Amino acid sequence: MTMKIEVQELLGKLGVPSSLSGTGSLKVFTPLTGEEIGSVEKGTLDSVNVQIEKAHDAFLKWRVVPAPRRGELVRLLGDELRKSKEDLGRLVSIEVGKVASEGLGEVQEMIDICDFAVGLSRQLYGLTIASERPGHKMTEVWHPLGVTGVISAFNFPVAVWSWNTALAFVCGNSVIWKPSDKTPLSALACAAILDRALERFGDAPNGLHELALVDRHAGAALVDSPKVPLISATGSTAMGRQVGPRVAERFGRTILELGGNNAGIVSDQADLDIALRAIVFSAVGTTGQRCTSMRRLLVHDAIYDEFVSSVKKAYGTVTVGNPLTDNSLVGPLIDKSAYVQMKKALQDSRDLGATVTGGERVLEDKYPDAYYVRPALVEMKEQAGPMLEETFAPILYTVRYTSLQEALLTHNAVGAGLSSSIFTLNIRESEMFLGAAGSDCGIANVNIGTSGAEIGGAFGGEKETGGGRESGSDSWKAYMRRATNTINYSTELPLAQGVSFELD
Ligand code: UN1
Repeated sequence: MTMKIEVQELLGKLGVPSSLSGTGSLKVFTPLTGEEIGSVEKGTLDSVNVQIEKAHDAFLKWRVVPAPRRGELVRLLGDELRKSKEDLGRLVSIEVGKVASEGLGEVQEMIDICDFAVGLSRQLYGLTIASERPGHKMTEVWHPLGVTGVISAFNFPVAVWSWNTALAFVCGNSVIWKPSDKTPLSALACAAILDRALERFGDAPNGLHELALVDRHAGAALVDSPKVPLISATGSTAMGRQVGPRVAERFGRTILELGGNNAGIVSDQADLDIALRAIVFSAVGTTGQRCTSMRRLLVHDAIYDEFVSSVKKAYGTVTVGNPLTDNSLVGPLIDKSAYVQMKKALQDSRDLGATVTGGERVLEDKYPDAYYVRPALVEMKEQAGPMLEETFAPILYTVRYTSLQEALLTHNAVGAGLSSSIFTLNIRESEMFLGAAGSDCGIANVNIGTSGAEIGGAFGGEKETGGGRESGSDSWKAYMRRATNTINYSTELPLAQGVSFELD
């Protein structure tokens, strides 16, 4: 069976009509073999503008539906996702080249956020604040914000949508989603799954969720529209530099989830067995194409040689290949351009005197149109050149350190600030790393890798990562607007700050 037939069958099972996924000008390829697996019709600037109007009308109705009732829609979405987990996970694996358990894990992450959001729908808590005036009450309440524009990347083609959509829905917002143009099929599948939840729900307004399969040019309509008060965008720092200021210019809000250049510090007081396993998963899992992938390793001088040689050995045993047929741990890069960028970063490192192990293209004969690579371990003389940037590929740069102070300086001396780890059994070291003068990232871990965060915590990072927070904790507040209410239930009109303003 060709991949195209399998994908079309999967899409049929997921509820996507073949008229949507088998005809159209945007061709979709699987990175597993490079074969075409479908094609979709692209929207236009005009169609996005119509979608914005529809989503705005839906918002006006949805915002007054009680939040726990809105939560019911998200409960049904979670239920439908449970039923579709196998098929959607496999589709994700085929469309972006993930190993089976990571494709399924991504769908599990969607189910988890739905469960979280259902509970949240009864916990959109405000505050009661002590008023300085007698007979007055002050409160702070949270209201729905408006249409939420979701721009997502290829590497988590469905989970990031669900983080945003589940929260946006319970918060009373409607959603317009512009997925990566590399992953329109899994986007269509999500829309079909959501349609089933909407049908069971019964009376949600039309236009509550709009899928915009458009290119950047048409997608800019979302970025510029005052009817889209919040843009949640996941992708490169370069993309964020364009989107952020444009949205700010119209005083819109953003949740930016941009590049990561995540490091692990391996102390001479670490459990090296745990460190090794965690580091290899974070660095080579998902072929280094998570924003949380580990890209830098700072190793204490006393154990550097021993530890780096054990990482090298582990890298040698990692199986690379088509995860659906070759039972491999590492699948392909998303496309040729990712491969070209990886090659360039490795060459730039060699030019700086680094020693590179791995990194070569493999399986070219079997899959001439797919880009499989061995994960690369790059021993740098110092942190410089490509080590300062995010390259979306399985490259792990290593450097030595002698004191934790020095390691922290190196750790924080890059533009991105998403995720970080320290491996140590020493409580002083771990608390230093987690403290105010420690890691400057939005995520800081001890004795686990940089990737694979749970949905219950706020997810996001600082500096060039963009500052946005998604998913758990109180990230929901970004999807709502806050109002401070002061109520006078007395028979007087005292003014705040003791101001007197007496009419004759
Ligand atoms: C991403 O790569 O954009 O923490 C998201 C992780 C996943 C999410 C990654 N839960 O690795």
